[in-house]
Amino acid sequence: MPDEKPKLRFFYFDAKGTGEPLRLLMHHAQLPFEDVRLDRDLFTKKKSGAFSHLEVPSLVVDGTNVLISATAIARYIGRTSGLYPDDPLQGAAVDALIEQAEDMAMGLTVLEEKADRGFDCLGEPENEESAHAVIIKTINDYILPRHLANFESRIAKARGEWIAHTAEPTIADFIIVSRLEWVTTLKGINKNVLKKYPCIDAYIKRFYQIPSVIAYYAQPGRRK
Ligand SMILES: N[C@@H](CCC(=O)N[C@@H](CS)C(=O)NCC(=O)O)C(=O)O
Repeated sequence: MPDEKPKLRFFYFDAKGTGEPLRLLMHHAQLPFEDVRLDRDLFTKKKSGAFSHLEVPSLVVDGTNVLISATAIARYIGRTSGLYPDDPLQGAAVDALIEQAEDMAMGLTVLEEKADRGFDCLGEPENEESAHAVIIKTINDYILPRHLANFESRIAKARGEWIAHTAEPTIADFIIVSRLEWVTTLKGINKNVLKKYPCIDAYIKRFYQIPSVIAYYAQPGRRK
């Protein structure tokens, strides 16, 4: 681990999305960062002189290295601060858990970002109602129950407190809690769906008891 802390500028919208767990992770790791929150119009028009990266979230390290992709940024933060295991097998377990969260969210991400993901046809009037309803039904009936049952059993069997069976939280916990909560905010998804999974429910509550997480949300203007 380098002795000196990197100089970090983090770019994302003034929203939770995939950026919030990265902010929380940097805060938890005591890595100071400049929290640049982009206005969506400025981002779309690429008018902000301060922002010319391909996409957000992005993290500029020491002024020159531009990192993109939420999970890659999380691994960078984790490796810089000890929140990603050194052991290759444990690292693979953390990666697999993160991938599972991404798999769980994939269909919903496509529905939320139709144009960006190449599915703009789903937003056309003749498809909006029918296709959307069929996809949401499949997600509610099969996709979410399968992934949530996997997470439920994983958490139930955890030898330690955290999802990768570690004594302290890893980057997987930050990403998974955020993805689980994000799912419940979407149109067509029961906002109480996680309550059916007692281990997931208790796990999320435990996450919000982490002192750094409490401190983060105690800052003015921060909402859980
Ligand atoms: N693989 C990236 C995807 C990030 C992404 O698609 N970001 C969108 C905003 S939500 C973006 O910046 N798109 C580029 C653009 O609109 O020009 C990740 O997981 O972070």
